[in-house]
Amino acid sequence: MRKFLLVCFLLLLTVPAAYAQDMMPAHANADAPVVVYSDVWARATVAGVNMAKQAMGGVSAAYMTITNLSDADVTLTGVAGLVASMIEIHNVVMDGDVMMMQPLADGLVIPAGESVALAPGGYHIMLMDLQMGLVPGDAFPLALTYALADGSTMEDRIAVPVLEEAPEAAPFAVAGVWSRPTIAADDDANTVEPGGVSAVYMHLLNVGEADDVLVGVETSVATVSEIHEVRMQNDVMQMQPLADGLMLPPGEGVILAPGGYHIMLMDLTQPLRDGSAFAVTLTLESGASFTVGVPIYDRTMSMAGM
Ligand SMILES: [Cu+2]
Repeated sequence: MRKFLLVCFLLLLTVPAAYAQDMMPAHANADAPVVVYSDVWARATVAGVNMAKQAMGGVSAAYMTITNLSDADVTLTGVAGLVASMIEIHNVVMDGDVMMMQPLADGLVIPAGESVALAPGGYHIMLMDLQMGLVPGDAFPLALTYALADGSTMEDRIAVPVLEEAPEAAPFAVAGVWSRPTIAADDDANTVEPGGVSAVYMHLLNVGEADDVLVGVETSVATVSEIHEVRMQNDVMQMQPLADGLMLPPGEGVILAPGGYHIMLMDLTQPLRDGSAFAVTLTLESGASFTVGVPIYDRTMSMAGM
């Protein structure tokens, strides 16, 4: 327990500011997300991990709903990742009676304050020449590049959970999801020291109309995953599980960040390799549940470098 607390203490680097009551305008808080994501997924191409290698060269697509919280249009101009050797933003158009896919030459505009759905039969992120079969339960990272109204560009790192079919739409959106790596990108270790820990951070938004409470988290990368909070107790920072879960009021965002709320991963079952990704499934008190892809990288370092 003592060792565990110590490791957790080392994870506490910064204390997040209280989250803005209202998500708009996005510029009210420098760290507030410009775009948020919901119902993110990609279609599996194989049934199990032992078939993944043979499924190289296949095609799939990634889908999601992107919501622009800012007061200016943004344009998704490019998507990159190691999952496929060619990744394009496509639309489906009818040519007479024939459905055709077409790359979007000018990118995909997400109008100010609006959502755009990428879904089967419409906009999608086409993954061609897959470098590995897509196994249900896995997730892979993508880097999305946006052109902002002021002429600057923004890169957003997300991860896409691999599912067998489209998820039920969930009234929750996320942004800035990340988990701290436990090994470097070029470290080929595939076992983990007993008792290894890490944590998952994100902006989590209830975009529905009703109160809900995050009560459970499940992931294949850790034996135990808990929702924690950090508290000062007699000048000592301590973390503890949230006994009643994490309140998610409608229309508001909650920050999970180092020094505050976080999803604690304990007894890791595999190393968390920098640059890769995994999936977590969040369960709500209402009975709703949804799966979020978690890119593994040190976001505090990449923010500092910006
Ligand atoms: Cu913790």
